[in-house]
Amino acid sequence: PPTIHLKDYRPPEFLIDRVELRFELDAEVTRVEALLQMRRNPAATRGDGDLHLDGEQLELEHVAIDGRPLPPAEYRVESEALILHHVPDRFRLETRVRIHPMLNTALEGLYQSGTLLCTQCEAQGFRRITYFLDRPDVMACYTTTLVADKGRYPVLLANGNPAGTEDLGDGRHLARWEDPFPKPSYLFALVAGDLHEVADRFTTASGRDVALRLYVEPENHDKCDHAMRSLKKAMRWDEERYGREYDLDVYLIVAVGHFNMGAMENKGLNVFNAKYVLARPDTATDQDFLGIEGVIAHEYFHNWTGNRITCRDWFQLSLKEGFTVYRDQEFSADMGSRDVKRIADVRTLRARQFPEDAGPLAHPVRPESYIEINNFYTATVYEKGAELVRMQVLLLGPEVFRRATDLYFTRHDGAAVTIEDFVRCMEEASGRDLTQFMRWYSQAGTPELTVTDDWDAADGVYTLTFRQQTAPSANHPSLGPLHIPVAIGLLDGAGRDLPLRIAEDTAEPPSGTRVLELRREEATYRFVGLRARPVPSLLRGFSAPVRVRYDYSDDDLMFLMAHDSDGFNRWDAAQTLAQRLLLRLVAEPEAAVPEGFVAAFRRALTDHEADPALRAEVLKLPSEAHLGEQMAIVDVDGIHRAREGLKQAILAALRDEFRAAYEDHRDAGPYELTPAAIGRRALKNLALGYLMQDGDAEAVDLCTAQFEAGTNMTDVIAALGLLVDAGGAPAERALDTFYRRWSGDPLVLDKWFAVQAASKRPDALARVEALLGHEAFTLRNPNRLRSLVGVFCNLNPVRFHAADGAGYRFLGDRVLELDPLNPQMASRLLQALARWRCYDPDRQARMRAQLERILDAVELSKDVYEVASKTLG
Ligand code: BAL
Ligand code: ZN
Repeated sequence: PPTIHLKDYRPPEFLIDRVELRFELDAEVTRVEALLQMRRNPAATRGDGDLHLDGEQLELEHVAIDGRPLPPAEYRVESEALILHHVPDRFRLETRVRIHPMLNTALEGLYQSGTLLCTQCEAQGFRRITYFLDRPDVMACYTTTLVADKGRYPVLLANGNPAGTEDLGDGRHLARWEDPFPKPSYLFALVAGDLHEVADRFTTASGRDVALRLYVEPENHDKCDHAMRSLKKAMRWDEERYGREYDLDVYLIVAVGHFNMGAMENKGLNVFNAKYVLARPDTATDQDFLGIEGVIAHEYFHNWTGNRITCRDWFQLSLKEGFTVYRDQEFSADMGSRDVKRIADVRTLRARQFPEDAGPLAHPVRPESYIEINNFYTATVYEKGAELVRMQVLLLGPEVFRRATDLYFTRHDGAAVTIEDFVRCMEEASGRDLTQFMRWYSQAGTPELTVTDDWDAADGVYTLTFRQQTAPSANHPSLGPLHIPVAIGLLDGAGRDLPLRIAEDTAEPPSGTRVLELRREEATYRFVGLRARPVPSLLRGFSAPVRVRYDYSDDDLMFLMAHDSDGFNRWDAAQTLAQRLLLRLVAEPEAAVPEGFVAAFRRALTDHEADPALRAEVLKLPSEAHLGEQMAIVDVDGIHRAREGLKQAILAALRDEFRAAYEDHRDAGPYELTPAAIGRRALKNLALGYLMQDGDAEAVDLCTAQFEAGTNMTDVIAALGLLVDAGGAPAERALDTFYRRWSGDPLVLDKWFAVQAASKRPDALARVEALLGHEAFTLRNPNRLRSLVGVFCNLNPVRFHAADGAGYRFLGDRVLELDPLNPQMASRLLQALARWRCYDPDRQARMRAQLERILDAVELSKDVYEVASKTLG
């Protein structure tokens, strides 16, 4: 398959001013008529005179130009295109095609989910609906007419504002929708089905009334409150923080059960994975509730960052995704606890993006080439992209950043633009030169920042030297030093922040946090006027997506854990301390757990002044996957043993404290979704996790009681997971009870599959394989697939990486089975092998064998081909 390159970008030869679509909807055969007002693009160079329209899996029934049906000599149908010969400079194109939603298992284009019909067009699904210039820089105004059976599809939705309905008298009805805002085809959407409507309203800052509607399958009518509340909060927040108002008369969200991604920001008609809409305290965990708030906000924020201003081409994906992730992160931080949110986001970045950036699928935030764009909806484009925006906010300061985004929204409204256009607005509003900063968008790999220091007691001068390096790789040479904002503090012996006076300062220095701007490979800063050697607090708030190397003593880390005024760095010090000890225990299984470590954990656990949510974060040991990333050759079993052993040692020393923490943090009254209540549950369930570590009978009783009390899903699923890890009759009973209670609720049932797939029991794979045959399992539902196969391959490293290679064979089988059905999901799943080179030779060989087996398959999707071939390298 061909590789698409950024450097080959050319403006489209034709533009489309108006699109009129008419759908005769039916699950088996849908007819799509398209009327396109087209004209030659004055800004493009003339090609061979032919017009190439994208189209896949379409059955062409009719094609006409300006009302004249085309004879076969004037066009050609290819497997992925309709080519019209010698078209005029301005014309009206009519096409009619047939498509088959029920046979669409890839879930791209128009497909069936349950009894609903819905669409997913990003990135290139629209070409599975009609022939089109399916690229984001072709923006048009759409009118959509939907015709369908009234009984089966009483609700008919599309983008824009409603523009009338009609009963056709033959059992069918019709609905018309008009979207006045020009949009690229990837934002097109329609939904048809028997849906329950939840209605609300929102009055915008300028007084416009917007109808808000959530559509769900009827049985989910009572799980919509949280999503609706989140939407209204997001709408208000975007007005207050960015001055952005909503622009249509209606805002619609539909929850569907089959969805490849989390959700989709189609103009005025978001289609959501039901997982990010439906929640009741008894069905959804605290993390689910937070996820819904974040994703609802994310898709809403896209209305300005993505829809009104979109991407010129798919290489610019991070223009909308990085910025929108940054916006949703800040929204969630404002709604809940800022430090907890930052910790969660950095955990995700380190767990998903750092490994990606260090492996064979590494790519810059703005990739230079791709085979299948669906493979580039990555942690790098999304999460690292968000960090690049965050750094620019830090460099500009919040007020100047706001001026810069105002400029961006004014200047580029209605256009398809590039990352340069965004950064230019940052430069113009601030007067700063961000030329060097732009390298962040083109440089793959995680920079390493090595920090050394020196203390001159005689002069009271403390010197910090930073050396930056980004390891070059074959595909990604080093582009030279990056512009890195490093927020630091210096602590005195009592743990207070010191003034950060640099010798050259002319103005009063900040006390607290100071942002240093590194621009060269090496930079030295001399802090003067100090009485004693300070302890440095480096990269506060994780001010740049880098790895910091500084030789802290254990005592320094414990000191920072206890005193750093930066909440993020208190947590990070604890993580570093635990990571260091765990890696020592991997290398020396007999090494003792230092008293100081246990004492630091005791202090964190019993510090009643501190936020329970942060205490829970501090006491959570680094994951096995994260520890593996720190080793040249991952010691799968050694890491598991060390981590389990350390938990055991901590429990032995702190059993009473964990019991007390458990009792002290039980919910006193009914379930509440406040940051404080979420934090209490997190600490309580963390304590329960430690108490269950040695299978102590009393703990099993406590856990069973929590499971049976069943007050909320957070507590129920935490208890169930721990029981399943402990195994035996209590686990089987609980699994059975849970299944009987929840077998009718797909999202809850996903959790039942997931706890078994994540189990640390040695028979986890056997159980997962048996569950493939369970009546409720299907590869065709992405959530179900992720909950069983995805969880096992990505979140159960010790069982997935079993030395006999059975986990790898299991993965290979699933990828080959899935690829013909849903290439996007198959290629996602395959990425669990991306880090194969980091394992011992035996495991490497077994992983490589699966990759080769997959590449040998006769018919492979572009998606899987790209990942498999790049992974093998
Ligand atoms: N645009 C794809 C889904 C999302 O990032 O919102
Ligand atoms: Zn997005």
